[in-house]
Amino acid sequence: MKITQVTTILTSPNQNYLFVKIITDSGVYGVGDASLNGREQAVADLIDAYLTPLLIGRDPGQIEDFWQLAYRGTYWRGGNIMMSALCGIDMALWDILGKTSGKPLYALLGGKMRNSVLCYSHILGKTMEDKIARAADYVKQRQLKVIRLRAGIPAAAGTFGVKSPQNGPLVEPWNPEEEIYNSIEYFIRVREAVGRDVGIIYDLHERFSPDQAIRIMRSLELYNPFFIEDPIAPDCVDSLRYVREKTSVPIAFGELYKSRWECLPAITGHWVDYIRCDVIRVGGITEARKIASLAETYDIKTAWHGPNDVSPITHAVNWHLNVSEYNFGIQEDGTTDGLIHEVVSGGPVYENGSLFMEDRPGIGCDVDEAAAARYPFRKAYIPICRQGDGSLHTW
Ligand code: GCO
Ligand code: MG
Repeated sequence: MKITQVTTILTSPNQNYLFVKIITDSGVYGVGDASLNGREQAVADLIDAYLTPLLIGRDPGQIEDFWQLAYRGTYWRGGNIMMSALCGIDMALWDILGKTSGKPLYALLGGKMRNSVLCYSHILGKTMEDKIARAADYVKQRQLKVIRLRAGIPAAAGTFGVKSPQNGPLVEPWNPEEEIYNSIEYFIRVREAVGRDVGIIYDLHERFSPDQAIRIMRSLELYNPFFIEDPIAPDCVDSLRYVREKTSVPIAFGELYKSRWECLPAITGHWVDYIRCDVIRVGGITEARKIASLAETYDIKTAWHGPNDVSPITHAVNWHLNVSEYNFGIQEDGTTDGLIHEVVSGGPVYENGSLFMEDRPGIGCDVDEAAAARYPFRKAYIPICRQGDGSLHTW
């Protein structure tokens, strides 16, 4: 079997996505997700200009060889654009392998270890009061076992949902020192609203300095966070160790990591309790299973990144990883009933705090190219934060 065609599909059903379709001479094709919020076009260009010529005529079954070729064969190694491109292709190749062998992806990864996947949902709302007021009802209505809060209110406005093209990022005010108390109060009030038995994840979204994050985390120790996510930015590796040593709350980290080598110090040093890479950012299934296996070796669980700006293809891949790995921890539930379901079929479904998927060969999703064309891509940016004095802060 040989690869005959590689198509990149940029589309915006209220959110920008980049899908990859790899077609073979046998008629079997595979689909993958290469979406990189805010830089989708750059990833598509890389695939079209540089990676497609390397794929045409190849055996789609040589997945590891292509991964190494794309990763090491550039000599320069991959950043976000490279790894997202590689992921779209890697997923499509695994999808082809599943379809040609008649097996779901999880079966190729070693088979099912569990039937359902514990997941957590975001508490959304415009203000802190909205979110606190909504939390208890939302938990009841969706039968949630675990919820997720995010620091910065109404953070995420502008990330999810692209309504019109942009020529620059939205600017959100953010003054971390002033937000420390609010952030602590928010968590405590939600804990009071939902009671002791609901797990609460708190995504600090790299918004605080190490010392600020430590103040928040120590104040929340008594309130039993399920984990604190991304308390600090990932750039200084040593800062994570510093934070870890000063608080007992569980830490989840990794959505900005680009490879297993970036995860390594956090895993081997036990600076994290959950590794939560984004499968797209690390170059796909091939790399994610290696990261999961490294984490297993050090008694660390997985919590793959899976928010609402990730497509059902990636949610499906997360699900296959979750059911087939020993050290599964929890899964972020990004299942939505948005327009994306006109473009992508399949993917996990939510029921009573867990995710389920039907058995289908491969990843179990398909992309409808005609539907994708109905929602043309609109260039958009991830927002940025500026502090009171005008200086830039990590969003
Ligand atoms: C999360 C993430 C997302 C990111 C988003 C960026 O944990 O869910 O932090 O909300 O902000 O994926 O595009
Ligand atoms: Mg996050």
